[in-house]
Amino acid sequence: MKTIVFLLAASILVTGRNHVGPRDIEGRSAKKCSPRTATPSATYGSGTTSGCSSGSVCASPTDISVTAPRENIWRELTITESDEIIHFLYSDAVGFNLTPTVNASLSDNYIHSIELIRPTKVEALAYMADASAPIPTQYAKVVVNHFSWDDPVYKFYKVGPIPVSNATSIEPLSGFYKADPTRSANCGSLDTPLSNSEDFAIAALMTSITDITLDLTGYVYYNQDADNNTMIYEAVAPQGFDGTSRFAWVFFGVNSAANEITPVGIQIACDFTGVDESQFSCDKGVWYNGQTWENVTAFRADYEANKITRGLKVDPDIAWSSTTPINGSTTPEMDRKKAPIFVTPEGKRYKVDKDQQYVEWMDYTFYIANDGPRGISLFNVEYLGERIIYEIGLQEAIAHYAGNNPSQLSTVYVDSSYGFGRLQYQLVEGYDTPYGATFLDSWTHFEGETIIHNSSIAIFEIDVGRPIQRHLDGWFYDSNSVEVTKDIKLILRTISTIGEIILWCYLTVPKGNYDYILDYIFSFEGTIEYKVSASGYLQATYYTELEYDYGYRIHDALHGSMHDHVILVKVDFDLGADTANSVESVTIGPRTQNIPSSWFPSDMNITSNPKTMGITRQKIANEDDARMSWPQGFMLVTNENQTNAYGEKRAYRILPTTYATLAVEDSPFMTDGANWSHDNVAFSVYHEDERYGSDEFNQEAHGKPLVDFNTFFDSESLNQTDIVAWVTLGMHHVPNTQDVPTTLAHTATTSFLITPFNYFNFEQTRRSAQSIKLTYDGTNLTTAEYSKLPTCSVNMTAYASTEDFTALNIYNNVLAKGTKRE
Ligand SMILES: *[C@@H]1O[C@H](CO)[C@@H](O)[C@H](O)[C@H]1NC(C)=O
Ligand SMILES: *[C@@H]1O[C@H](CO)[C@@H](O)[C@H](O)[C@H]1NC(C)=O
Ligand SMILES: *[C@@H]1O[C@H](CO)[C@@H](O)[C@H](O)[C@H]1NC(C)=O
Ligand SMILES: *[C@@H]1O[C@H](CO)[C@@H](O)[C@H](O)[C@H]1NC(C)=O
Ligand SMILES: *[C@@H]1O[C@H](CO)[C@@H](O)[C@H](O)[C@H]1NC(C)=O
Ligand SMILES: *[C@@H]1O[C@H](CO)[C@@H](O)[C@H](O)[C@H]1NC(C)=O
Ligand SMILES: *[C@@H]1O[C@H](CO)[C@@H](O)[C@H](O)[C@H]1NC(C)=O
Ligand SMILES: *[C@@H]1O[C@H](CO)[C@@H](O)[C@H](O)[C@H]1NC(C)=O
Ligand SMILES: *[C@@H]1O[C@H](CO)[C@@H](O)[C@H](O)[C@H]1NC(C)=O
Ligand SMILES: *[C@@H]1O[C@H](CO)[C@@H](O)[C@H](O)[C@H]1NC(C)=O
Ligand SMILES: *[C@@H]1O[C@H](CO)[C@@H](O)[C@H](O)[C@H]1NC(C)=O
Ligand SMILES: *[C@@H]1O[C@H](CO)[C@@H](O)[C@H](O)[C@H]1NC(C)=O
Ligand SMILES: [Cu+2]
Repeated sequence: MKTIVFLLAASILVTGRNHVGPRDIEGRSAKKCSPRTATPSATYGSGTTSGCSSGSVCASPTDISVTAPRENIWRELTITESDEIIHFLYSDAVGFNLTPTVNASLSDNYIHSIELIRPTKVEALAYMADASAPIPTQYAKVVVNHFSWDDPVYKFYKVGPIPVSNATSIEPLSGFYKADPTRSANCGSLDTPLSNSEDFAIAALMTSITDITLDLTGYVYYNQDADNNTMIYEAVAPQGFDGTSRFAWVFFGVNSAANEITPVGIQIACDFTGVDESQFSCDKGVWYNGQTWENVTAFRADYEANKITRGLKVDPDIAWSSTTPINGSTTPEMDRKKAPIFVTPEGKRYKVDKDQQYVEWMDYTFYIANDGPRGISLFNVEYLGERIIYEIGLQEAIAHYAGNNPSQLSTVYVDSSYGFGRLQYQLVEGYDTPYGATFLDSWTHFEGETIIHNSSIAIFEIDVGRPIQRHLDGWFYDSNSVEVTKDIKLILRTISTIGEIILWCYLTVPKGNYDYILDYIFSFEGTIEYKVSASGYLQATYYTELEYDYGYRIHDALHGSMHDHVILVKVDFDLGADTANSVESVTIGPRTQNIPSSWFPSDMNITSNPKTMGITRQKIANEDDARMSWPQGFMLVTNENQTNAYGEKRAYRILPTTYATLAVEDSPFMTDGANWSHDNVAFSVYHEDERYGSDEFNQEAHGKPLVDFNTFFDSESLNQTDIVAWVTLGMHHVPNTQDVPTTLAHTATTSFLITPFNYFNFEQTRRSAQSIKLTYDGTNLTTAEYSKLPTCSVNMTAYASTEDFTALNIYNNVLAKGTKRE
């Protein structure tokens, strides 16, 4: 391997650049104007010099470890713990008669998921507050498909204490949801047995019409094991509604990784009700090129009578849909050079406990926790030694589509059902993250297996490359000065490729189309941004003129179906390390102000009550008033019992950047399943049975959601109590050719910030060393700075660990094999 060493040029420390010519500003300087230049040899002022000496090699980006002050009590159960739980569930004492999920048929009993029941907040805070306290007793939430039962259901259990011992017992889960969570089999999302059973029915129908599909579209489908399918399908969701049935439209695209953007124009309707696949039927409707048939018999009759209007055929040359970059004559010459990269001349500036998944950066500390449906949440986020947030994390992301064809019209994905945590894969250093990032593993327990997500969490610092703060002051001619502080962020990133999860040969195969980039972004001064960006393949549709109202034609036979991404994020504030917080809206609006008439000369015609504007502070009394649109102004979470030096309440502002709410009103495909999707923000009182704002089981039960967000709002007072903010992010995604082949993350993005508001007596970047002050007195340029540009050489090899990859590890390893144990 080549070692590329280059020197950060010391000569740019002080540039010989001419200062702007002097201005003769009367009254500000009596000095005569004469051209001046900075003295290149100017000495540096009070700054400390860098630890590197000229010629030495800069520090490597080596991870710096630290020991978390307390155990991470929110971290997912370990592999051993889940193994023992599986063993326990298979025992005769429990008597569930389970089949390993990978080998189960739909009418067997099998394990859906195992996850830690995170400790109650009371237990957690007690543990964090007392260094001698034992960790709270651990319990697991276990979801089992009892599909061999006469009334096949998913049941939810609490198993514990964990680790499993002879004291461990199993009981129905209570206190976690507001109601009995037991779900009909028709309310489950796709898993391996259901996926196999659905294929059985889809294959049966499609094999019976290969002659027609080949003639009309040029493509055929046999079954999932056939090696001669020229098209493959996507069965859209929701499929279940209230537990009584399961029904879905299925559309077909060219058999490739890009099947979702190469639909060939045929869709079929299927009934997947129950757990007996022999009762499944896909003879429930056919759609082709804008025409609809009630069943295959009618479709074939019209085909044979030559009554079908033929549509465009998708060219089997789908090279355009490939994500492989084009490296040819169109690559700009300069782009063939390596792009700029970040280096850490004095080593990393944050510490990580990789075992406990705990991070320290500047004045922040926090714990990381992963869960299957929702991915990463952060717990006990402290700033300057004081808890500001107990929990922050994604709760849900829905994608509601639209179109004048059955599959797009009826698609509403509830992406936690696929699982942000289950589908986060290894990140590509240098591309998904800067080189030299820190990587952590995560893991989930799904379908009776443990899935290891190697290097799926990245932590790194970036220089945004623009100031977070600056000021140039030319007021006194003798002391022109400029002061600038760098905007340095710490980012914690995961990327989830959402779609059906397939367990195959002890790997999970990423079959999803959409890649969600999920970032927690920390600023030095106490601001935290949560940002979601989307990339990957669209779920697009077959082009017909009927789609005109629902987007644009984006390829020969392709229409980019509009859809709304609406995303729910939970922020459990504990401002001032106190659970007692309040909520206030501050609205900006017109005012008139009575003033003495003597203030302005009468010929200016200013009345004694001129129009101006003002702020209105409105405390939000209770939950009934707490489901809100963003005011013209802003929302604050306050701690009324803590004031700053000036008597103002310490608060954090919730500051949206880009956002959207669901544009569909009264969607019949998502009635109550995402009741938050029309609010910008909502505030409720913390309750253990309202810990999650959505649930993966909402996907197939929008008429009877497992978590009904609406029930969180029942008039409770928000006066100095434990406030949870539910922030809705979103984007209206109207695809265009910029989405071909894949969506661009920088425009398909949405975020909000929480930022200190009168929380401190002054702004905290003033304590950062990453600033410079240059003062020029007409002769000498002096500078007060703390981080001089280092003179060491950068050893690029130390950043290039990507090149050490011996294999691409995009398949998450499935470790614990669910087998019958004694
Ligand atoms: C699944 O079935 C296959 C074939 O019968 C068998 O070899 C394998 O051991 C089974 N897997 C488990 C986890 O039981
Ligand atoms: C549980 O196991 C421990 C040690 O294995 C044993 O000492 C204890 O008696 C057992 N308790 C019960 C209730 O079986
Ligand atoms: C394709 O594969 C299926 C299933 O393996 C088989 O029944 C069918 O005859 C094959 N068709 C062709 C055209 O090879
Ligand atoms: C199929 O559809 C045709 C025409 O819509 C209808 O007359 C016929 O009854 C249907 N057949 C079945 C078996 O549903
Ligand atoms: C792209 O093409 C140029 C010119 O042929 C070649 O020098 C370069 O190595 C190529 N880059 C990649 C990443 O393949
Ligand atoms: C994945 O992570 C596990 C657990 O940390 C580790 O044992 C394994 O070696 C890792 N695999 C790869 C390919 O990095
Ligand atoms: C003030 O009002 C008088 C009378 O209407 C008008 O003539 C004059 O132009 C006004 N002056 C200004 C500054 O608007
Ligand atoms: C307000 O703060 C004081 C001092 O920290 C504390 O003693 C008191 O209990 C707090 N009151 C409430 C209502 O939280
Ligand atoms: C939420 O639920 C309430 C009560 O059922 C209903 O009135 C309201 O329209 C729902 N809102 C949304 C966005 O579904
Ligand atoms: C809010 O709670 C505080 C105690 O924390 C109490 O003094 C105050 O009267 C309450 N305000 C209202 C409007 O209920
Ligand atoms: C500028 O620097 C020179 C050389 O260090 C020094 O002699 C002179 O006094 C400085 N001038 C001022 C105004 O500080
Ligand atoms: C550069 O880094 C590589 C990898 O860490 C190391 O093997 C090599 O010795 C380093 N070179 C120098 C000059 O420090
Ligand atoms: Cu989109």
